Amino acid sequence: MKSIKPFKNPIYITRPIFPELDAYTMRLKEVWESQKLTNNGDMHKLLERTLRQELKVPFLSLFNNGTIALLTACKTLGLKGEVITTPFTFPATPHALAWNNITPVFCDITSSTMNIDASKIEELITPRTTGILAVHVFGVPCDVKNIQNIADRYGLKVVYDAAHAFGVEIDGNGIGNYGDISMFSFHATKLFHTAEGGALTFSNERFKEKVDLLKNFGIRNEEEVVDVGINGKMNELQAALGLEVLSCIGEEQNKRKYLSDVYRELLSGCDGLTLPPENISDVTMSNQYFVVRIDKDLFGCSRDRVYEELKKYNVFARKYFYPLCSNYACYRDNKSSSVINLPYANRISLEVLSLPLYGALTAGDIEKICGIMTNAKK
Ligand code: T4K
Repeated sequence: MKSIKPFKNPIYITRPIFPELDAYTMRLKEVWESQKLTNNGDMHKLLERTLRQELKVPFLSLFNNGTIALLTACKTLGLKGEVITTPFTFPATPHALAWNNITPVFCDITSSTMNIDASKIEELITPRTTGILAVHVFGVPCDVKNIQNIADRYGLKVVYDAAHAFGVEIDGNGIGNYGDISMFSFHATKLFHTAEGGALTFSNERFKEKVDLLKNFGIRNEEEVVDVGINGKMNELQAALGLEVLSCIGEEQNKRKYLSDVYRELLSGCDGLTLPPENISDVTMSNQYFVVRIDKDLFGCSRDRVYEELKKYNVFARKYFYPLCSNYACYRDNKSSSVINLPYANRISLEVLSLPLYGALTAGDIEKICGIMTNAKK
């Protein structure tokens, strides 16, 4: 066995983009001069305009985080009763439904994309179903055509959780144009971030009005509060950071693409390892994550063993998404949560491992991480 020394400093799953501090300070100087810290200031307006172009969407509304944005999307569309969703996601997805008193109905995922399996949605529709909340997991687009087709036939609304899908396009069309509303997360761990933050995108102008109202407590003007709103506003410090982070994204994506290729070269052909899809026809990927699946029997040891082994070497990979949402205490008694209904999701959540991927890593780091992984089975 090749002897490998632990990394001196911890290697995390990701590192946020930190733009030049001087450039950010210049932006802050403008904020200070404006005397406006939040409530639709100039930075907010500029970031909204810029992101609309970047994401190729006609309408966009910024938020203080992706979860509040998702809550607001459900409320905007009047979702109630039951909404069909995926269990293979971050807790924010089903929680956004539950916080709106909606029952999440879990649908299995496909093995190839790890996204909701459109062919299994229809059998879950009941008279109480009002919508579908699908997630473009790790930036791989859902089967948007078939999902829309089902929604149209049954009169359902479609919300996409596009938290991982910044910059993803299908046939040159921004991913935020699909469904009724899409949610992007701008959390620090995302490729594009505003420390905490998020956005909703939509093609229907009416939604822009309603969303902006709901994210500001439902206040129409000083004399009128017309709906049960929430505080979902992004502030000027976040928006200023976002404007600077945007200028770093291209370079970061190129580096991540290069490092992903290094992973691919070193891990391809390794029995029992499934690598993320490389080229999906007509899809522009964001190169944000590198997530593998480890088949215990074929690879020679379990995902958990690889995860623990990496930790010994100061490498902190993550089991996104384990545990499965349908197995959380708050959802496991739902009828749709039974393991029999969700065979792929249950299996994949035991196999999946998100590997470190960020621009500051080197090809040598990746080589070492792959070496630790392959040594783990010996
Ligand atoms: N829907 C989906 C599908 C999502 O994945 C998410 C969030 C949401 C909805 C909700 O959107 P937000 O409301 O968050 O906008 C992280 C993120 O906190 C979370 O935003 C993200 N998904 C999820 C996939 O990952 P944790 O609990 O794993 O993060 P944490 O703090 O353990 O960070 C991971 C590693 O990143 C750390 O070990 C070190 C590094 N890191 C992290 C932060 C925050 C840094 O180096 N610097 C930092 O500032 O959830």
